[in-house]
Amino acid sequence: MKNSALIAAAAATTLSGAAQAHFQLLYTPDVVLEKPGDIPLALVFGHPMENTNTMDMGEPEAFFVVFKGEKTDLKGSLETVQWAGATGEPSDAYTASYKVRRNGDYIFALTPAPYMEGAEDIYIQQITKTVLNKGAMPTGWNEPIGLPTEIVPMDKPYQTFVGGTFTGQLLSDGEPAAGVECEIEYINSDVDMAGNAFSKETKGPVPPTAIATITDENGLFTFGIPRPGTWGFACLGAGPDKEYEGKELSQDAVLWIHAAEL
Ligand SMILES: [Cu+2]
Repeated sequence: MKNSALIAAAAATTLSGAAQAHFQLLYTPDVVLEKPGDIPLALVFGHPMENTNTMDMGEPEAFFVVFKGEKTDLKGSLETVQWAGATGEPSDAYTASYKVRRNGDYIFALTPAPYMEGAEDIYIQQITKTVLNKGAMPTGWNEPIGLPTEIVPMDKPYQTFVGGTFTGQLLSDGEPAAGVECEIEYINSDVDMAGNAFSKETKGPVPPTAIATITDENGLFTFGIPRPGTWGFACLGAGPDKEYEGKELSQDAVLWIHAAEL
């Protein structure tokens, strides 16, 4: 490990233990499709594991899908909605619909506007990916898509299994990012896509402190999956941009995966 990586690792460990982890959601209910059709997407900033309040999103900087290496801008398809968390007031969020036609892997990516976190007086920008497949034909779910920072899946992100593991590689400016803390959560509620809301009911346990892991010298991390559902990884402060409007910026990489019982 390089010296800089060791210092980063030491700094990262002091970041854990925040009572509630923020996670940018880029959610669609079904990530393994058999037939063509319109899929709904929800872009919400919240606290999925604690299942509490949502937070206002500004207008996203970018929203697109990559299919077989071809990028399609989806910003024009965004609709502004109010999204209700289990607690608090509904917040500004976005929904979209996308028509899936051909077989293969679809990598959706969102660069949200930086969010001012008043409690810490820093901006947070969680650059987020969700991958889905149609027709059981893999076409590049493991390819990086050129985001400033991103988690590249080393296991098929739309098909992982409880009792198995998931490995991701964190990139910053296209290079492996060592010694970065990644927080891990699952969506601990039902997601009401028609009603733009998370359920009031919380479905499963919430560990007493944030689940976290540190990337190794190749930017890799591995997580053993303890229960089915939609799991998210947020590698904190991984991105190249460190400042926004004169304040500290935490540019995080987020990836969502789906885990099922085999
Ligand atoms: Cu928060």
